[in-house]
Amino acid sequence: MNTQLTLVSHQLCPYVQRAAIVLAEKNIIFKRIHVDLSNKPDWFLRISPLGKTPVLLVDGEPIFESAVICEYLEDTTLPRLHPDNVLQRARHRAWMEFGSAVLNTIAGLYNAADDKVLQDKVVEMRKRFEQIEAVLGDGPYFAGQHFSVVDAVFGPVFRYFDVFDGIADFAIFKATPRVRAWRAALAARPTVRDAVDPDYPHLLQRFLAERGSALSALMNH
Ligand SMILES: N[C@@H](CCC(=O)N[C@@H](CS)C(=O)NCC(=O)O)C(=O)O
Repeated sequence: MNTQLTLVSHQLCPYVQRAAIVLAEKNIIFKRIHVDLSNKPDWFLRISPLGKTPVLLVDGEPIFESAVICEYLEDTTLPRLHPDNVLQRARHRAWMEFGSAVLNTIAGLYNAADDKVLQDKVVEMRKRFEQIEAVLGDGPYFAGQHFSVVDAVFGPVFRYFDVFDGIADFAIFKATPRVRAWRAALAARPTVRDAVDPDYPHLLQRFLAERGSALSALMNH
């Protein structure tokens, strides 16, 4: 790829991470810049119609929406991460979407106003991973030996739990051994590991502690 790529990022954004992982899996050289989402600069609002990260600038042309960015990279650069089979590729796209729903549940969990809502979100979270457990094979990745875009989506999902585990034992993965093994395989993958800065756990802890939520209370008591 003979184009200049810039990933407009935020340090905690899981959607940015999925794009960063796909870029790294394809050995693409790219520049990464962070924006302050609590004080969005005008240049950012001009390139991001929804005011969200990530945006990928391709020779200055913005592409927004992480799934679309991943598909663009799939269309333009080898190695292919999606399966060749059209039906399997469609299934992978569906599980990418499921990954976004899991991220919404995670946000619900860390924003829960009281213990009851927090517990509801924990139960919902366990159910989501049980659904994934039912479709996982022998691993180590979502579709076996081949690292796919679905893996790039779930690496950032699991990363939240590395910090949640230090707050309380929510037993999210107790009944899902295949998911546990998948989580470990993704944590060990260099492209997944390196998709965030080294101070990510500290930044996430601070973000969570400042939510004013039931989870913040657990951290601050
Ligand atoms: N559907 C979007 C979601 C991106 C998203 O929610 N980004 C968050 C940060 S992780 C954001 O920019 N939020 C700022 C805002 O909504 O004002 C995608 O997949 O790219």
